[in-house]
Amino acid sequence: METTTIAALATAPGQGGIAVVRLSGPDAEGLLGQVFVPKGAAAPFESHRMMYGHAVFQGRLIDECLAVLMRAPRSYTREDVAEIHTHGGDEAANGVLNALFALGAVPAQPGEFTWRAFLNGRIDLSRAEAVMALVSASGRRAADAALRQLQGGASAFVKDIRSALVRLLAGVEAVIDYPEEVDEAEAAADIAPKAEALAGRLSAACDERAARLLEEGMEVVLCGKPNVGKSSLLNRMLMDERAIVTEEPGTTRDIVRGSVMMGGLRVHLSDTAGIREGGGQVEKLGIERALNAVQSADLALLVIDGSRPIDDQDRALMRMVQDRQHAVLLNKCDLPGADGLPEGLPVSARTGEGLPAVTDLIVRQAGHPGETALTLARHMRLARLAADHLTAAADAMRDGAPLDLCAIDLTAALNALDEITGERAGEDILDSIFSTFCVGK
Ligand SMILES: Nc1nc2c(ncn2[C@@H]2O[C@H](COP(=O)(O)OP(=O)(O)OP(=O)(O)O)[C@@H](O)[C@H]2O)c(=O)[nH]1
Ligand SMILES: [Mg+2]
Repeated sequence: METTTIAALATAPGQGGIAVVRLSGPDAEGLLGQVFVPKGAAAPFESHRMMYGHAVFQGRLIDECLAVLMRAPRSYTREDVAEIHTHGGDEAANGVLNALFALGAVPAQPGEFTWRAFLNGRIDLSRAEAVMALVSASGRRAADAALRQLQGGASAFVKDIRSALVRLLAGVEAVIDYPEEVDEAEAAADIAPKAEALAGRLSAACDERAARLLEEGMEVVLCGKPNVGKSSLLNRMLMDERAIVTEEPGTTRDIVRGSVMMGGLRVHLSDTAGIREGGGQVEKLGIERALNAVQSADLALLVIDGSRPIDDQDRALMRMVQDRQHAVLLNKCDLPGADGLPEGLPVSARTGEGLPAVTDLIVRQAGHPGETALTLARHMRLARLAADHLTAAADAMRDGAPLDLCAIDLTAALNALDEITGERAGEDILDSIFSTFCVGK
């Protein structure tokens, strides 16, 4: 248990309805009693009850406020925690904080409240990281994933695999310790497929694409021939006249980008130069950028002018996007349709028709990370490492390698799993994780 009592502003600085000052440590209650005078209540404070009163220091009124004490262990850190809710803006909260510091509270380091929760065993490391992911989530989907991790999705999954692995290791060690009682080849034949199955479950839980989409958002590129309405679609989807639209083919030269939330997912839309043969130097460079953007996108939306018959240029573009994640949009569906169009979603940048279906399609393409899927990069790296060791152990057993060599790989897999939950994370790892937190969390 820590001996200091830390204090920090728990809400974002600046204007707001309220600001929350948080305290944690053995002296939280004593410090609260020195700066907070409740109305109609007296010390000792009742735990987990919101009180109304005034913040005062050295006889000076700081603010009218609410305060709550949460006695250990029923608190975020499992220590005594107090929160003082002042009016928003920096003045009142800073007045309370400075009073607390003057009375002996220590300014909290970034992430120190969560760090204490981790040290006191209230949450494991993967959940502490989920707190961070939740606080910095860039959209509802990212927040949902973080919340699932916070509720133990990832850590329950890892613990489950871990206990299966411990059983395997115990089996291996039994053979090593009592070679006369258990046949080594028989034991290996039993253990190898189990190790492989665990490796499979770990690899399957690493949905790197879903994780990246949650963290960075999805890159969607509008591509197609000149004049098919790419820029008009971009503007419509962003609800903003971002790109220049003219009836002249070859209007867009550079990439025009904008971001929009779709179904809780952040989507980065890029409008590109119309792709065609010929054109001047600027247009050629623009087309090169367009082709590169299509290559690196999560989803290419190939726009075709549905009011005109398709030509070789359209067909060439359809071949180009064929082996990538893509969808075909038949734009200008407000006009009479041409014959012989390929399959695609009819849309109109002019009227907005069909665009909700495009949004649905984009959100569907992003997919949903499963309940147990790991979504943080550090967890996936370690899960893959564990899977690699498990596969190596299984291969070695099949090749008839001595079991104590296999045990080394199984133990390495176990260590990697323990690093996810923090049971075996080195100080440098813990430092680097908690230092990315914000103060007050
Ligand atoms: N009727 C109709 N016209 C459209 C629609 N979308 C775009 N247009 C028109 O088509 C022409 C070209 O539109 P843009 O959005 O500039 O097309 P683009 O694909 O970006 O063209 P480039 O930048 O030259 O490659 C403009 O005159 C638009 O008004 C639509 O849905 N219906
Ligand atoms: Mg354009």
